[in-house]
Amino acid sequence: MQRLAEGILCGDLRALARGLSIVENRLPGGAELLAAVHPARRKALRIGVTGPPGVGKSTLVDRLAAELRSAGETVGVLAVDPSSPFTGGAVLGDRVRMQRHHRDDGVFIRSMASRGQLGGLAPAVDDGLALLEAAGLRSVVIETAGVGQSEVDIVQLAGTVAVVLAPSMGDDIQAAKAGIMEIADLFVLNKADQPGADELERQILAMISLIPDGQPRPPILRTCALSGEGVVELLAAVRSAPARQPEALYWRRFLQERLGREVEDWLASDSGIDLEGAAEQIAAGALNPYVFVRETAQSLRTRWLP
Ligand SMILES: Nc1nc2c(ncn2[C@@H]2O[C@H](COP(=O)(O)OP(=O)(O)O)[C@@H](O)[C@H]2O)c(=O)[nH]1
Ligand SMILES: [Mg+2]
Repeated sequence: MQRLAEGILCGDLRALARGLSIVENRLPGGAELLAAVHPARRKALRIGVTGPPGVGKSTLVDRLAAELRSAGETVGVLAVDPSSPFTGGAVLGDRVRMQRHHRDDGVFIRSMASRGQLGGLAPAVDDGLALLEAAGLRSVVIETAGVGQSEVDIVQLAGTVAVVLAPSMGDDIQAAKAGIMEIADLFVLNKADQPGADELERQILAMISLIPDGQPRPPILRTCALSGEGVVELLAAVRSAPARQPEALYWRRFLQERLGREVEDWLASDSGIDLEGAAEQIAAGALNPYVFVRETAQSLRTRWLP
């Protein structure tokens, strides 16, 4: 694990790929690896790209990566696709389309399945980002298919969130609306080459007009990811967007979530609390579940007090 950590810190992309497999699949040694590389981590320019399926996110991410590369930066791409019984997880098409950068050492591309939580970002994406930053990549683009929770989760990770929409989405904009207003630092009106772009811009402006006074109003950028038009301007807007979230707030959430997971594992394994036994007694009517929870929690608290 130490050797792998050293490889990652040297920017060895093969070591990085192995490290990602370890953290993504929660293989043994992952926590050790993350702890070893953390001190060397430098924060990258983090760009979140989200939006409904089919609006051109992957095409745009590919363009962004190329643009960042030609600006001399090293780029990591994490594409998170909701695992579904139909696709079997990560969508292969994304990998194929991004192969343009395949032989370039300054670009690292990885598809991750958001297995587990329905539609949510894989918890492993945090850890993946940590490895990419430890490897010294200066910018990281995170693509998530915009379904529910993943859109909200991306905010916790990305410095700047671009919400991508496209003309002729039909009712999709209605469905997308719910979650996206709070998270968009900027709107990308992609497929601007297609009819309906003006109408979509009106709809986005109508949404933006609902933002209360005093809160920042996200700009709208028109792009054509196919031709690359507007991508330079998009990148400039990303760079000048204000930082979204204080670092400490991220770590506060991180700690609560990770420690919560540890406590849960401990509860289910070696806490010494007989959950099965208690459950059977409750089912048999011999134990009051509410009393059991209250008393067990109380005894845990006193056990933990100094
Ligand atoms: N006309 C047009 N088509 C685009 C544009 N950007 C992407 N597409 C096409 O839209 C389809 C979906 O793109 P993709 O990047 O996979 O969308 P994603 O599901 O949001 O990642 C593909 O066939 C792209 O070639 C664009 O700017 N204009
Ligand atoms: Mg995609």
